[in-house]
Amino acid sequence: MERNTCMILALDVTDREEALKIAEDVWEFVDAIKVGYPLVLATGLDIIRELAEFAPIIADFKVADIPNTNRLICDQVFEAGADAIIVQGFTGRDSLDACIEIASEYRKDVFVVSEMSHPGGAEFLQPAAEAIAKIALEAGAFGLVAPATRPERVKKIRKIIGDKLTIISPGVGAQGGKASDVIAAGADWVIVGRSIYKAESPKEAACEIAEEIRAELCGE
Ligand code: NUP
Repeated sequence: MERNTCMILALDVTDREEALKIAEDVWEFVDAIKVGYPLVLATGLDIIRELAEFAPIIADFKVADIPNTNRLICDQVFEAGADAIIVQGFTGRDSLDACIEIASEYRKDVFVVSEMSHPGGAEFLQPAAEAIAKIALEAGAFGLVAPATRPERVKKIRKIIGDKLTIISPGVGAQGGKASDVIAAGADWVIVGRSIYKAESPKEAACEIAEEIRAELCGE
């Protein structure tokens, strides 16, 4: 995945036409589009190929099963045209290995959730986050998902993984995080959903956040 705008659109709308219209409006401001259960359950898996016309697709299915089931899920997702998949790390090394094995067969990427961005993410996942980051590193994941709502945690995770893994960070805008803060803390990409797709002008909203990130990276 190329790093240009350092922004990923979380496209959690449930209408096919709306999804395609937003993708068409904002593709130049994002490096990837993340699709998850809301859009795929509402419109079907084919939406992945349709959206892939605009940007690389990250499938956010937070895969969290036994190795064999993980393998079957990842196979379907990569066959459908996704460029990367988000999986949970708390299921353990063998489950994670199964995802990474299939991803490498397809030459695709795996992102591992280390800690979630909502308040409840601090309850059970946060105490395990550093151990999850370590197994993701050992297993050969492409990156981690770490919370934009807690930039100090992104900083800590970055220290553990160095520059060997990428970090994508959700929680900007609607959940209270600030794009420039989390980029400064060491995230490679921020993930933004509602602040863009619910804006009166998704294009202007995306442009504004992209500009905020650019200014941070240029030290302006
Ligand atoms: O920890 C996580 N937090 C989170 O918000 C892991 C995620 N994958 N997400 C996803 O990022 C969430 O499911 C949604 O698709 C997106 C954030 O959207 P928004 O809060 O910007 O609307």
